[in-house]
Amino acid sequence: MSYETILYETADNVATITLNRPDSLNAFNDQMIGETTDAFKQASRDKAVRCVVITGSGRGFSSGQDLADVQAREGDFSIGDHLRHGYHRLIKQMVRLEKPIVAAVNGVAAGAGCGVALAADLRLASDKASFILAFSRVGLIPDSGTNWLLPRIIGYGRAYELAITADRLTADKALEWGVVNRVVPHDQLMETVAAWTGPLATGATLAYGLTKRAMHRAFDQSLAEALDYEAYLQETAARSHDFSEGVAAFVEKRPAEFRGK
Ligand code: T3D
Repeated sequence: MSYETILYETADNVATITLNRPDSLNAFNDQMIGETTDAFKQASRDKAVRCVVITGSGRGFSSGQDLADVQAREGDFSIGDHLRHGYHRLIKQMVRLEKPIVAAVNGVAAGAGCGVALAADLRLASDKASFILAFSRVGLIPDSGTNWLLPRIIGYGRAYELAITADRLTADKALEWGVVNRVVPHDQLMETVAAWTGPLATGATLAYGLTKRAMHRAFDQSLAEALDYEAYLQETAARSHDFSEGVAAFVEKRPAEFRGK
């Protein structure tokens, strides 16, 4: 599929998705929601891809739902159906993708753009990045998975405060609160991302994916269920090439050559 609202590139086992509507700070229209979802699907199916980066072109990461499109809606428009058929597919595709997703947050991430950044597994931020739960500014509640993801990352009190104030969370505060993993000077963002994705894309991809599945599933499990599920997934990890190779490399005192399977 060729894309018009995003860029999709693969190199060195890393797929990079760039949201590419810079004039609106990469606001999501329906086409961009569909294309981004498709790009994550493509990254999931491509065995050569072992890590995915999502970023924005221009000065924003994403300003969320395109409000010009919202204003142009006519008739009996169902926002619930719009979410179900659009953002929900995108967020589920990201959370179910069993490869690490790194959000390179280059600027503001607002509304659904914030939800998409939160659905990544790791967030590396430019010092110009910020997060705004802009939903309440237009009389909406957080969506795109934000109600599920954000309280898990920063706790209910902080998440609720950000939701009802729609205050801008700066990059430094986001680091302090654990929303982002690192903050770097803006001009060093993509080289920092490459320094992270290089090892991720040559690492134990299967184990990284199963870890993501185990941690997400554990949110809804009792301790006993989580222990059982860990043991089940560990059987799969232990049957991998990477497990044999990792153990052999340790014993032979040499670097492991993982294949991601
Ligand atoms: O189905 C559904 O609809 C439900 C889903 C809802 C999910 C949501 O995401 S709801 C929340 C939607 N997003 C917002 O409310 C954020 C709106 N944008 C802003 O508040 C500000 O733009 C920012 C705080 C993000 C950045 O401010 P600033 O001062 O850096 O930039 P700016 O000047 O406001 O924006 C630059 C341009 O982008 C500007 O266009 P112009 O004047 O240069 O032609 C602005 O209109 C445009 N833009 C920014 N955000 C959006 C947008 N255009 C359309 N939609 C946007 N969301």
